[in-house]
Amino acid sequence: MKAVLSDRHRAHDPKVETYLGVPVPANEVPERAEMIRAALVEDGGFELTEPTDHGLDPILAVHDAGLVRFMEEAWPEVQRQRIDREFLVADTYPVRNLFDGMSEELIAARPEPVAIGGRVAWWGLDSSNPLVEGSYDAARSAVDVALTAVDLVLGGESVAYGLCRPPGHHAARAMAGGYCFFNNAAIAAQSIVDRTGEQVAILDVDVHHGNGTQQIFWRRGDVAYASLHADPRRLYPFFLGHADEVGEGPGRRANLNLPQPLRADDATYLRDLDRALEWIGSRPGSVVVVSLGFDTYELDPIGDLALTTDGYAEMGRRVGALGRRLVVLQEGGYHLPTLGANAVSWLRGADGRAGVSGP
Ligand code: SP5
Ligand code: ZN
Repeated sequence: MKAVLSDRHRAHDPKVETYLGVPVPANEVPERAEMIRAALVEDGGFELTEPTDHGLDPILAVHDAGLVRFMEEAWPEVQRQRIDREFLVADTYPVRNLFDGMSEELIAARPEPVAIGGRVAWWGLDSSNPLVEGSYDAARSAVDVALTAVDLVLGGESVAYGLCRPPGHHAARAMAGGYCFFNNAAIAAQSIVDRTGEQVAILDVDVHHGNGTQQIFWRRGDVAYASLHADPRRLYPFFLGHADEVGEGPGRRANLNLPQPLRADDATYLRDLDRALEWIGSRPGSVVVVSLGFDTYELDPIGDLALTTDGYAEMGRRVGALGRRLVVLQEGGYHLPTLGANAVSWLRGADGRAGVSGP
């Protein structure tokens, strides 16, 4: 299997994030991708390739130009405005109740702040998403990784893996958040639609609901989104991911949320995976984009489900058995010691080579 990755992810190297206002060690760290890379090399069954530059157009096909501008300008502005911090994070957010009673028209005309502390809130969901000097460059490289995996699959590969870092599925049209800046999977899906004219399905198996991907395609019937995730009443992103979110307008019934119970095990999870796969199989299209997270793992420090390494092989096997071409993109997963084994297990399962070692 071809696997796309770039060293440029290392530029995004936050040391801390804040959790309920207190600094804690960062979860989304460069070692994550390095652990997976080492396991792919060690396994021998993966051909590692570098991404090619795809420019800004595919990003602007999905994201607000203001978000992209903010990402470009954020760190230079931190320096220019003499904010003496190792990372940029917001404290005052434009939450919906701030605007209670005001007309939609006047709300929409509120200007973006000029202070960088206001801008990071304007374009951001949460305060546990540290932005550092290299975040923009790394986020651009993750998009290139995803789009290069798309190139491989449209060029004839039945499956390609993009080791994206930073991840993407919490990033919405006009919002970063949840360790995500640009939505790699949404950009990949949009590019497949644009290049093939086909419909596309996105299967999201990260432990968190992919609120960004859901938002981007909420009113779209040509890109379906199916997600299994911890019930948002318990876990980030808290406010979206409920089963009654089915899409609206042309996107009605093109969104499927399957919230999972606390500590859901392989058997429980795989039953709902089958529902998602059946739903995807009933829809047109020949390519599926997978948002792959290993934060569903039983030992993950921020997830609350209980999947196992063998469960990932079976999950990969069932996704592969769909018989569609797969663009598999890395999202979360924070238990460093097992990330590599879990990635190899899932990817070998999807490739029909579960339990087989060597090339
Ligand atoms: C891509 C992805 O997996 N993003 C996850 C974003 C989660 N953001 C909230 C993290 C809060 C971590 N708090 C740790 C507390 C452990 N009890
Ligand atoms: Zn996650």
